[in-house]
Amino acid sequence: MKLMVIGLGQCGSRVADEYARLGQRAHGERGTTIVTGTFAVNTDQTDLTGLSHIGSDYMHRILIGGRKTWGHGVGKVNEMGAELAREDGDKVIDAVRTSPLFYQTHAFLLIAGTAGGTGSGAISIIAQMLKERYIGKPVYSLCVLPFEHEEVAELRSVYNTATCLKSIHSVADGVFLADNQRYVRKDASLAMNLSRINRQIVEPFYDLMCAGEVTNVRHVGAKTMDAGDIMQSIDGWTAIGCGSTDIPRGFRFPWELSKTGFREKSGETLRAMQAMDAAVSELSIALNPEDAGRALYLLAAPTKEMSMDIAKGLGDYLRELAENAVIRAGDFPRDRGSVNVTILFSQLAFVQKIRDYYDRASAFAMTQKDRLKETTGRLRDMEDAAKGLPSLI
Ligand SMILES: Nc1nc2c(ncn2[C@@H]2O[C@H](COP(=O)(O)OP(=O)(O)OP(=O)(O)O)[C@@H](O)[C@H]2O)c(=O)[nH]1
Ligand SMILES: [Mg+2]
Repeated sequence: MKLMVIGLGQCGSRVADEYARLGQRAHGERGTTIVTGTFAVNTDQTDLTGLSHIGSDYMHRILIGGRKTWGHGVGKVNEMGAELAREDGDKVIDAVRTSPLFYQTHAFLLIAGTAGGTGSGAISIIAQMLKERYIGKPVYSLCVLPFEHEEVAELRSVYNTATCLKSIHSVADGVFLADNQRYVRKDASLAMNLSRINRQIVEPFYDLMCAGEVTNVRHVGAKTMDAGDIMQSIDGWTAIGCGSTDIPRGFRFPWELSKTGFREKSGETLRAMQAMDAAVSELSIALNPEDAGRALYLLAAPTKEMSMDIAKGLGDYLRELAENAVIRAGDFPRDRGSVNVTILFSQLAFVQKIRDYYDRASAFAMTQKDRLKETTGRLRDMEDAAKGLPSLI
């Protein structure tokens, strides 16, 4: 699948920068194009200069709201981020339209951190503009949720997150959720953590996007996962993850040679299962697979690690986990390397974390307006909780 990627605000731009790197990697390793363009949009001039892989001209690094903020950002007010995107969004549309690979693009991917002001406010406005202009090209979004310490320190982060999610869910064709807190490593510095987290956020997209785009016959699977399959599998709240298991070296010690063919085969099945387990535990947000209406898995491995048995084993396993989901599957043979499984759960009917944001943000909105009364009972479901929140679009 070929995506055109637009990062909004600091977080969004940095993650988009990682997609630019992923695109270069696909060219180098697999001789194919998976990213048709990457753009960074911000109200903050300094943040735009700090990127590494996105083109450094003004068509790729786009400053919005310059006349109002003088390039100094919006200070976490996402209503302001939305307003500036409304005024200057045409700059983004122009850049996208004149991009050389625009017509090869299967879908857009818009990225933002939900807790800030610029990205959180702008993402749904730009998504809507793209949807209106390019009917038929899906618009997906990737929303990065704040760290726990940010939520505790500032309720505004929670409020921005809730209003951003509510707005983008109503416009975008799919919303990937990535929870910063799930990627935290206690022993790393904050800056190290952020760039590592960004790499981890984009990594699960690599095999998935490459699988349908490679042309070398040795790498075309029995059941190829093409852009159409992926688009069929994405709808509403979505989580993604990947896991891998190493294949033991080719050299064998004498005592290992006695292994029977059967054992060997079960080892292969086990490796694929372990990779799938790892993918589930590495999902970008905590969820219950039973809440998924759609699911997808992709097995990428050397040909000898892929058989009908293994594919069936993985399919059965996923069916047990996500019993209510329509499941799509694909394989992606490669010459060597590990066994990798990518998993996607979509059309999630419930996500605890979002529900919590909506609840807390409604309470925050009420205190803001100085009319916090005794709340009578809990709101019925996620949508009810969201109803009280203003929309940015
Ligand atoms: N994963 C990840 N999260 C980030 C990164 N930079 C910022 N964040 C998170 O994004 C949220 C803040 O959003 P920013 O992107 O900094 O805000 P912005 O869109 O630039 O908006 P303003 O600066 O408020 O105008 C916080 O939850 C941060 O933890 C990054 O490089 N990677
Ligand atoms: Mg910023």
